[in-house]
Formats: sequence, structure tokens, C-alpha cells
Amino acid sequence: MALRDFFGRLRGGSAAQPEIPIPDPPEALSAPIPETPPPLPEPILEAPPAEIPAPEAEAPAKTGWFARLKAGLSRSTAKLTESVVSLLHKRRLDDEALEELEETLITADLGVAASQRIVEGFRRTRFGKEVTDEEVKTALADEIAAILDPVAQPMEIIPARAPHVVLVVGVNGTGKTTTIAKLGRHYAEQGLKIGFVAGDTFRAAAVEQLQVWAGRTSARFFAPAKPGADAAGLAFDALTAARADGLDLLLVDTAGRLHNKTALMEELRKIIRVIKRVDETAPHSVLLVLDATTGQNAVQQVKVFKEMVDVTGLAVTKLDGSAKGGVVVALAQEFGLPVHVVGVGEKAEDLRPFAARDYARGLMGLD
Ligand SMILES: Nc1nc2c(ncn2[C@@H]2O[C@H](COP(=O)(O)OP(=O)(O)OP(=O)(O)O)[C@@H](O)[C@H]2O)c(=O)[nH]1
Ligand SMILES: [Mg+2]
Repeated sequence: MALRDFFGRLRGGSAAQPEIPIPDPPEALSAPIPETPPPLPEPILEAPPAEIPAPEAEAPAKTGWFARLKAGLSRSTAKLTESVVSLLHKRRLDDEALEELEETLITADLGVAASQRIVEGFRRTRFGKEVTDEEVKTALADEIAAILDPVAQPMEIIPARAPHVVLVVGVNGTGKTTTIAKLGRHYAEQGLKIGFVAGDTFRAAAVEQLQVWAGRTSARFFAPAKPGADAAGLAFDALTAARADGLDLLLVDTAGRLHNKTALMEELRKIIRVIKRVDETAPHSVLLVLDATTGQNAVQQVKVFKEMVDVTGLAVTKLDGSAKGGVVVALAQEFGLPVHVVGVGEKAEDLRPFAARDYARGLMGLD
């Protein structure tokens, strides 16, 4: 399948390891900013892309995507399958066994509602039977795929919107900037004219990080004139320039950390209000980036961000090295929001479309 199909439809185009500890959202959202520069609106500076040599020779695609997904999910798989198999090995699926299965699934981050649904599926089809280990895994993968299937939807980018604006939100450290870089690279390869907006204006390092990626991707780069410049003003100017220049896709980075939730909400809403003054249909996508290693915190983060903005889809990162890949099932069951892409590494090519069956089978260690 072409990469383009993987990532999503393009319509109406004018152009063709170790777990990373992430604080709980309330803490992350309320962490004080050491020094807050006065948030004076500043004229933007359109910085030239940083002159960065091309990334080191990239690893050849020796393993297929599914093999990499499976390898990435291996910690989650081990946790889930070992406990389920040892629980049900040569055992009749009676009430007690099913109750224990439900508890095991909840422990593996699948969430209460999804776990109940899966167990009900088992009860309907296999109650009173003794099942082999392989049957258990296959049946679980089928039940999980049925939950994931409705949310496995590509992010639809419509270049004719000139540009299609994607606002990227999420708690600090979830992978927003990296995901922008990965998406940018993909769509640039499709021939789209891309722009990155460094809306996380408080941290110079965040701006530089995105600038490096812009250089590698040949994306237009819109940076604040100085640290702490008004992010909404930057977004306004960037969108105005992007329209004038006929860009197809504008990816807007945002800060994940402000001194409290209200401040973050106000910042995001202001960005959206101001963007709408340039194009009232924008932002066309609001992508919430979640870090899979945070498990149930990710569920909490969706609730918090849904209150703030109209989230249109999810990206789930760091599935490599997470033992909590089951959380994607909980997210699907609880919110029904589209899961567009998953991240399985730090490199530009480590972002993939979310495929329900592959994910479910990968999670159960099946081919
Ligand atoms: N292993 C792995 N690391 C990832 C993935 N996505 C992002 N990272 C790493 O996670 C760290 C944080 O990523 P960023 O993209 O800077 O996250 P952010 O949300 O922009 O963070 P802030 O700007 O601090 O809010 C970086 O070291 C990334 O390389 C992934 O899918 N897998
Ligand atoms: Mg960032």
C-alpha cells in the first residue's frame, strides 16, 4: 500500500527503551514556568530554515512495518499475553475465569469498559469451553480489533484549503514537535508545500528543535521574534503568509506546559480565535498527541483537552518501549475519537497510520 494511503486521504489538492516518566497532567499543567517573559505581541520573524546537513544515512527499511510495530509493542504484548495465557491455560471459561480475565485486561491498561466488552464477547462465544492458548490470543485480537476498527481513520488533509491548518496540542513531552516533523516529512514527500509554526514560543529550545526539522524537510518555518512572543499573533501572521504563498499544509506547534490549565486553555482558544480571523474554517484538524508510556494518564489527558478545544483526532507516540500499548484500546472505547497515527520511534520515518487489525494482532503477539 502506498504511504499516501497509509497516512490519509488528500483531497482537492492544488498539488498532487526505557519508559520516559511523564508527570500527571494536573502537575504538568500546573508546573510553574521559571521565568515568564512579558507576553508582548511581537512581529514574527520568518527565519530561514536552519542549515542542517541531511540526517545521517537512514537505516534501510530492513523490517516491514508490521514487524516493527510488533517489536515496538513487545513489552505490552509480553505483559498482556503472559498473564492471559497463564490465567486461562487448560482452564474452562467459567464465570470465575472470565472475571479474572476482565481484571487482567484492566491491569493491562485496556480500561474497564473495553475489558467488559471483550469478556462479554468471550462469554457469548466460548462460555464453558476449554480453549487453547492460541485460540485465546486469536479471540482476544479479534475482540480488540472490533473495538479499534471504527477509530482507525486517516487524517484527511485537503490542500485546496490553502493551507489546511493542523493545530497540534498535548501535554509537554508527549511528542508534539516530533510528530509535526514526521507528518511534515511525509506530506512534503507527497509534494505538498508545508509550513511549520513554532507556537511553543516560551522555550527557545523548542523553537530550535522545530527549525532543525524544517531545514531537513524544506518546510517554511515561522518562528517567534523572541522567546515568549504571543503565540496567537505568530499563528495569525504565519497563516496570513502561508495563504499568500500558497502553502498546502500548515502544522502549528503549541506549548504543552503553561502555569495552569486555565492559562493553557486560554492560550489554545486564543490561537484558534485569531486563526479564524484569517480563515474562519481553520483550524481544520486539532491533533492531540498522547504518550503511550503514560498509560491511563493518556485517558485523563483526552478528557482535559476535550474540555479545552475541539479535538478532532489522536496521535499516540512512544509505542516502542511502552508496556502500556493496551491504552489505545481504552481510548478507542471511551472516546471514539479517530486515531490517525502512531509513533514507534524517534526518527522521521517512525510514524505510521493506525491500522486496527495490525495493532490488535501485534498486541497479542500474532503474525
Ligand atoms: N521512542 C520514542 N520517542 C519519541 C517518539 N515520539 C517522540 N519521542 C521523543 O520524545 C521526546 C519528546 O518529544 P517532543 O516531540 O519534543 O515532545 P513535545 O510534546 O513537543 O514536548 P514539549 O515541547 O516539551 O511539550 C523527544 O526526545 C522525542 O525524540 C516515539 O514515537 N518513540
Ligand atoms: Mg515541543
